[in-house]
Amino acid sequence: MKMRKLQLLLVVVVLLTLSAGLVRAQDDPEPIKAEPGADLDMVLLPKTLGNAVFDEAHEGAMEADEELENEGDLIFNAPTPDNAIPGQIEIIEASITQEVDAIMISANDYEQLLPSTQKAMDDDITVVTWDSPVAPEGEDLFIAQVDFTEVGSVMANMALDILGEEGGQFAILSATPDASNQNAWIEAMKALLEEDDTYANLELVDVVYGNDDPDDSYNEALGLVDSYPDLELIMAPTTVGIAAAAKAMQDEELCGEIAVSGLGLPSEMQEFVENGCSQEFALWSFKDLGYLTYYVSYLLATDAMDAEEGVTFEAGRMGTYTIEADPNREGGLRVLMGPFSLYNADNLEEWAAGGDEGATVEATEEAN
Ligand code: RAM
Repeated sequence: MKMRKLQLLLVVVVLLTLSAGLVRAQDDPEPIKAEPGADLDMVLLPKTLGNAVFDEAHEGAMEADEELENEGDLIFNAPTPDNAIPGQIEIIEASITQEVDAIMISANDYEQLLPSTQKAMDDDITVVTWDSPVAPEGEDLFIAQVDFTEVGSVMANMALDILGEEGGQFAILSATPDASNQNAWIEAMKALLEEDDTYANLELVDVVYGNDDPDDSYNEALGLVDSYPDLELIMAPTTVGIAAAAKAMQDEELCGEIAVSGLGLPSEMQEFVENGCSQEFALWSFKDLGYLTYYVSYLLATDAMDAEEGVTFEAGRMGTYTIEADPNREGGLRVLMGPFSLYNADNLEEWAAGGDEGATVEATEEAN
């Protein structure tokens, strides 16, 4: 009798386990996988040419392109910094005429590209933004490198790390005035400084724009030094701006006096951390961002996947992701990549000489 009861119990347990598994399988469908070998013409359109981070994104996209054995072309094209917005519009319009299958954009403006990106979508062209989005109605979805609110707190924490609790004056050296990523990050940082007493002594005195042009950024950094005699820190949320500001401080022999921080590329910033011209900076992998963007665009353009909240898919070596509502843009969808990496003199050995890909140092708790 005891034996019978035990057997019965076993059967019940097995049945329960099986049904739980089935329910889970229904809740959690298998991630969508890309079928290699499609024939798609895909355009990778970063903000500008001549920026190392966009070349790294291109490398990542080429890696995915090869892996997915796409028979079509991967076209890399972008305007020069002096023609940033009209240049992007021209490239989108030309891509529509060429009847490409997907356009992957890091946008120089949130609104002005909309007529063209919407026209592309009406023509059944997949429009995925990455790095810097357009307004939600002009894209299928956005590949967010990291959470945009988190960029604000990472920058605020680096400023606090460098200036200490006594704080001091700092200025922001941004890229172009209309870049949606830059503006969202600056707003997030400002909001945090206002809301949270921890940052009460950090005094933001100005925001200037170097247009992601090395010379303009260099001159803007020098302009800040002239305008604010008590300036203690330049915070540049752009890889072009931070390297130019560090170079300007180096040339002016101001490295001990005015700190430089922000979002930088390890390969461009190593010398400035070593010589004390930059104290700390953060970034994510642009190669991965290009790779993930390509995978998502390929999945959408082949109709293997719809751009809808809750859809889960596999992006090759990067693993599984889920499309979610973008908390920073009402009505927008995003795929969130991450992580943020934090670079400074303390972890120099971990990241130096590793190249930008070998240099992933997880952001510490302080940076979050
Ligand atoms: C520059 C560009 C880019 C931004 C990085 C951090 O290269 O402005 O859009 O993501 O900096």
